[in-house]
Amino acid sequence: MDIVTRSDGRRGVEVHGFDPVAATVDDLARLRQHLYHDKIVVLRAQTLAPEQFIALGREFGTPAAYYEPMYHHPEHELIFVSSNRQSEIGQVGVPKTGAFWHSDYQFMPDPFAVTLFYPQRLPSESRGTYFIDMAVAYERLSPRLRDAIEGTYCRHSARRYVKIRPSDVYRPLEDVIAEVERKTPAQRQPTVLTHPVTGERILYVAEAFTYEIEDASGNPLPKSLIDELLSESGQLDPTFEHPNIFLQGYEPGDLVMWDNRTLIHRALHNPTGEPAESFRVTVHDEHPLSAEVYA
Ligand code: 7UC
Ligand code: FE
Repeated sequence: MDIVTRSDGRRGVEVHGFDPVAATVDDLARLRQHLYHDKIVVLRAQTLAPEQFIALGREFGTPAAYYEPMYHHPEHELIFVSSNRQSEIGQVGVPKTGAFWHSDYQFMPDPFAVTLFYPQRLPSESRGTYFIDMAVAYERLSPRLRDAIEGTYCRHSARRYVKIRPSDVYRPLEDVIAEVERKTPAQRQPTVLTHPVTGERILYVAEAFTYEIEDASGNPLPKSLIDELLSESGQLDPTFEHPNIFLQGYEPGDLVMWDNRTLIHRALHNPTGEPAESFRVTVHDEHPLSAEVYA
């Protein structure tokens, strides 16, 4: 197994010759280390069966099935399927997921530590994932804005991006919305996390889910503060040229893993509707989202 630090402005490390059957305890410990410290680990030339993909996820934490079953792989509920493919059994997974700045499960009480993403079928072009490192974004905030958010909290909700399910057809919209609020009540988290492994401070704000900011005593602060954070961190740039944004492209066989506390991401889908499918496994590690006290 060869771990190469990427150059020419690309983030993370690239791993050549990773074989899950031959990997040693030490190899896996090194990958975990890189995941937290370099944020992105790309395993090249993988040919994993679904069971092997899930087993790989277990090396980084405890996999959890997505709360909405319509995303599940028909035989493996721990695999989340993003696909525009109609198979003999109908639609599998959900098309065009995640095309907005977010962190996976940011709207849940216990967001995922690590996401493993494994494209199964790639369109000929324009398929990738945009990323922003929110520890870097925090460091680059203007001092005024950094001061303004010290000790504050944000609220996150999935409501804007919950997808209508086939079983919702003919239901009153109001009932569907009430169900979303009941199943995924908004969550409050510190605006700035402290990474439990690296100790880095992370701006925990994403365009898709963050809708409110309040001071330490729970008094609401102006919404314009969220807009400023989104803007300075690069999330409102329609050209994706903001210096905080980087694009991870995919070659067939790539399996990409990332630190879901530090990085936010946004899917880039090919607009032509060419067949595309990807599998994802998400895991919880043994740490809280944010270290309460970092010594
Ligand atoms: O359909 C989607 O884009 C799924 C999204 C709302 N949630 C992904 C996640 O894990 O938070
Ligand atoms: Fe996502």
